[in-house]
Amino acid sequence: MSYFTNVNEIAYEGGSSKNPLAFKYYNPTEVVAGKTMEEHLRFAISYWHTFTADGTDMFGRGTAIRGWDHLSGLDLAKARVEASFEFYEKIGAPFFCFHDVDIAPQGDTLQETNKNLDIIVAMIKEYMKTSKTKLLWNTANMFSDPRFTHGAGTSSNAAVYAYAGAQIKKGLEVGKELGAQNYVFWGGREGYETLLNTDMGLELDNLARLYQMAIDYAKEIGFDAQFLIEPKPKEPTKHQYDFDAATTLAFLHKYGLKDHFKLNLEANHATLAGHTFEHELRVARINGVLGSLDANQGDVLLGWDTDEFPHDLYTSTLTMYEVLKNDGLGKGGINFDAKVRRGSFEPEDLFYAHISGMDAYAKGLKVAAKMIEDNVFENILAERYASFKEGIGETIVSGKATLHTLEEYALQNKPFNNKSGRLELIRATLNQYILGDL
Ligand code: XUL
Ligand code: CO
Repeated sequence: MSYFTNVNEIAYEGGSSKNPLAFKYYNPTEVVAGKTMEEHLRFAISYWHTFTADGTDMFGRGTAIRGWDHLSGLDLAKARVEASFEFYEKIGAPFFCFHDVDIAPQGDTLQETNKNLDIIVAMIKEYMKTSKTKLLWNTANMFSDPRFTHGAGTSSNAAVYAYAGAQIKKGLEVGKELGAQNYVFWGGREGYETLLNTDMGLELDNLARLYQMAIDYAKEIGFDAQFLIEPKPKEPTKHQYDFDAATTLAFLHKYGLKDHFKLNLEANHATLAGHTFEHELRVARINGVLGSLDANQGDVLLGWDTDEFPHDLYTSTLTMYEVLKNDGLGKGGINFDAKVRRGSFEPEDLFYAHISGMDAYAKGLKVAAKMIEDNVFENILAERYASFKEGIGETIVSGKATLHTLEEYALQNKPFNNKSGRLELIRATLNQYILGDL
């Protein structure tokens, strides 16, 4: 049975193609900076947005027309698995990602939920035997069910905390069974609405304990995935503990967890935190924890997590610059944590959306690689920080300077020689690279 009968395998046709069902820039086998595009970009399809979501929003029911609409329960879950592998094959996705509740229906008890999961995981495993598509990461949804109203790993209720632990345990087993490369923690409800009823110290200690238990259990069962934490400042909670990359790093340092985690950074979460995506990547990169990306895009006129497919070439270029400077994402990849707009309800829209996101990142990769080849930013930085290569600057960088040394230098009253930052010129140069003129 086919769920996407109007679509064949998406081929690369180049920038002049007018075929909407073709890649214009993403050419998986094309070599850029020593690796194929497929190896650099490691694209992943989000199961929840692409196969589970139906366009429901706060103000209205679902709009999506899908070939599995008429089904329910395990039959629906099975149809989605079938449809998902057809989609991966046609779009040429090397990876996919899911939450436990995306793939299988929840039962009345944990036993029943786990039984449903086992049935679907076995089916996915069967499909993976003949598919080229691998599991980038899985995760446990510990935010949708009403039991998590006060949090999961930071819940005020120990029974809920225990349930979350059981869910993570199963998630790690599922990840191992399907050969997941990473395991993600996104703490949707790990935060607070008000400090008036919140023991922040206990909640954070408990969260760290849960992470440590996950590390221990993964070791026990021989699951060697990379653990990832996905920061987000707010939504659904007013304040989320894993606010941004820097806050999450401080948490990992405090609890001695840094060696076990990297970060899964999401573009729209960065903007919610008041940062650019490249800021979050830079913070992670210089601290050695750049793990994986949830590539999407917000809307500047809306203040919430709209999870749009990415099409902004400035962001994709500067993102790929950070990724290339990081020497790649290791076990991580670029997951489209993005959904088609509610008005884009036809099955073909899923293809147009992914093509546009994959092309935006492929173009970003090519522009960033060319800029690195030409040492554009490297030359800017070398010139801007040249004063740290000699004289007093060299003394500072070598760690030999004291306040005495600095005062001694300052008392010589030499000219400061500040130079222009040339921001406008740099932006114009970036435009030239994006437009392909350089
Ligand atoms: C929510 C979000 C999640 C995580 C996985 O904003 O990004 O979908 O990526 O739980
Ligand atoms: Co995400």
